[in-house]
Amino acid sequence: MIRLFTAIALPDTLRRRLAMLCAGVKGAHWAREENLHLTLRFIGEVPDDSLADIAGALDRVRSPSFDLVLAGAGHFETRRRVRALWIGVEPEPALTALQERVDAALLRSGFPGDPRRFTPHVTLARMGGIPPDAAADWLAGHTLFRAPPLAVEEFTLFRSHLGHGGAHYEPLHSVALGPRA
Ligand code: 2AM
Repeated sequence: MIRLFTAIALPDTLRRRLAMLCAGVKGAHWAREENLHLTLRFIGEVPDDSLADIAGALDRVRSPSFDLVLAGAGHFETRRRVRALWIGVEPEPALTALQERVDAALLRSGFPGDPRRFTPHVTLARMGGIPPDAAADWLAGHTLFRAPPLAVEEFTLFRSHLGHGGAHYEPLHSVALGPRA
């Protein structure tokens, strides 16, 4: 089995800027700079021989290129414990459209997705669960974060290798987006 997800890869300069935000929260496991990405659609564990079907389905996605602005900070929590810290994105209809098309293409090919609403984000830290107070300063300190616009002209199918030293994400296949709308 192989573990797959689709994402927007981020350029080095942007990952470097994001990595500078990765400090100052006790109990946070910060993501490695090379791993920072914006997930479009998690696919999960699939048989190795599904890869060609998945790549083929993604190749049929038609969606325009667009500019993406990473901005603001947020978190995910369950049971009053913070599980992840992230940087968000400014609302961008072309990103939503791309996510819906990727999701639909994978569904049609028989790969079910996450029923939760798409919340575009770049995860900077994951944690076993810390009290909201412990993350409050970090969140307040980065609400005004705003990166220069990033031209998104492709998306990427990644394989996730889970290991003791943390995950390693291997780009397997990229799909070009069309001209800007
Ligand atoms: P996250 O950034 O919010 O943790 C690779 O694991 C990517 O797929 C991560 O960016 C992760 O999102 C996303 N993802 C979505 N659903 C997932 C799941 N059920 N298990 C692992 N990763 C998931």
